[in-house]
Amino acid sequence: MRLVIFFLLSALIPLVLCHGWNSWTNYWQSQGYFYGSQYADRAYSVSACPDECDCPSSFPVAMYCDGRGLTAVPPIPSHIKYLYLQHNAIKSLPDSALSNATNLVWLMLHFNQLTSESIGKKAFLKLGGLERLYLQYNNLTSIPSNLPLCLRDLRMDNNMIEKVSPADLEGMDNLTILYLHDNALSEVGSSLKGLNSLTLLDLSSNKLTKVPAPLPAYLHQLYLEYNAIDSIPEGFLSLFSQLQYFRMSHNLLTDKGVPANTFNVSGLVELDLSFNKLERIPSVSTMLQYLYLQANQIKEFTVGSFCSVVDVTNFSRLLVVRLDGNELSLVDIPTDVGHCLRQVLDLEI
Ligand SMILES: *[C@@H]1O[C@H](CO)[C@@H](O)[C@H](O)[C@H]1NC(C)=O
Ligand SMILES: *[C@@H]1O[C@H](CO)[C@@H](O)[C@H](O)[C@H]1NC(C)=O
Ligand SMILES: *[C@@H]1O[C@H](CO)[C@@H](O)[C@H](O)[C@H]1NC(C)=O
Ligand SMILES: *[C@@H]1O[C@H](CO)[C@@H](O)[C@H](O)[C@H]1NC(C)=O
Ligand SMILES: CC(=O)N[C@H]1CO[C@H](CO)[C@@H](O)[C@@H]1O
Repeated sequence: MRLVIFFLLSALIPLVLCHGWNSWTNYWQSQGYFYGSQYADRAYSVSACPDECDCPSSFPVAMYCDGRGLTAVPPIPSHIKYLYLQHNAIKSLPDSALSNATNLVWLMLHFNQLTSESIGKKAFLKLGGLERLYLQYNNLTSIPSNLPLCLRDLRMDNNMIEKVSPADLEGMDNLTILYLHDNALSEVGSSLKGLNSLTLLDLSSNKLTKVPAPLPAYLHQLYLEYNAIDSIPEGFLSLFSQLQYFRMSHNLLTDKGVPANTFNVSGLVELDLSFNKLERIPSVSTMLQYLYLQANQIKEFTVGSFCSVVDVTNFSRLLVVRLDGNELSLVDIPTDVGHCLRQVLDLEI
């Protein structure tokens, strides 16, 4: 039986590489290998589960080794697709550690003690079908070499990464989520530009002093809060035709650093500019729904920032406007503000 299963697995391997999210799971389910079928045990017996881990017979392609005080990666049977190694004390990932694990789709390594030096240059080289890699809360100072190009979701936040080089993420055509927040980046150069599938980029809580550019064109969410950015280049947000959420709270933005109409872009749903040094309410699109401007130095309530024309047919779609923690009081609000801010549910001054 071992031979038969091995044959089945090796015949399938080419299908696994860079395939759709769940093609492998679907295959096993359609073949009756899951959930109590007599075949589940046979697939599971391809190789033994290490003592320190759990490999549920109901889900034989997953191996759970999380939260067990491990200091090294246990041997991984080659049929495993979902590997949970988070919340351990793993200190190194030598080239050989994952060399058998060629079918991995998810690799969870967050909350360990990996350093950049302790990860082998070829540690990830055999993982040709890996789609999710979680490395957050480790001790990385740079991005590991030779990451699989199939990645869709790469999380490396809460490390001490100082630099992203162009080669680190090059060719990751399917990467949609990239978490790099809570690191020590002072710039990213042009290293992210080619990530054409990227929709969510989180660079908050770093050491950026300028808006990073160039960035991928199809971002939906761009998070830059908790940096030290004092200005935004003219036309910056117009570069992203799909951008819906832009967060830049806790930076050093001033009126001078923000050209007129910077934020007046039509697709935006949420704009967070709280905890900056703005003195005026910037012009925003009438389509914006959530605007956070608390804890700035705004002295004047300018209806024209929301509606350039105020009449019965032209109005703002804003639902939430926060202006508390500024130099405004209720008397500063014009009495006819309701013509423009017709849909507001929450206006905080
Ligand atoms: C990889 O598989 C080979 C053959 O099954 C085995 O001898 C070796 O110990 C495995 N290595 C690891 C790191 O799991
Ligand atoms: C990782 O960082 C933590 C917190 O900064 C530290 O306590 C630990 O010793 C570091 N581990 C390694 C292996 O460098
Ligand atoms: C991206 O995904 C497509 C479709 O799933 C696949 O054909 C392609 O090989 C993947 N690209 C990379 C670089 O993995
Ligand atoms: C926003 O831009 C549009 C044109 O794209 C313009 O008609 C409108 O007046 C601007 N809004 C504000 C508040 O300046
Ligand atoms: C600035 C703006 O949106 N103006 C519009 C106000 O409403 C009239 C009538 O619907 C439009 O013609 C204007 O373009």
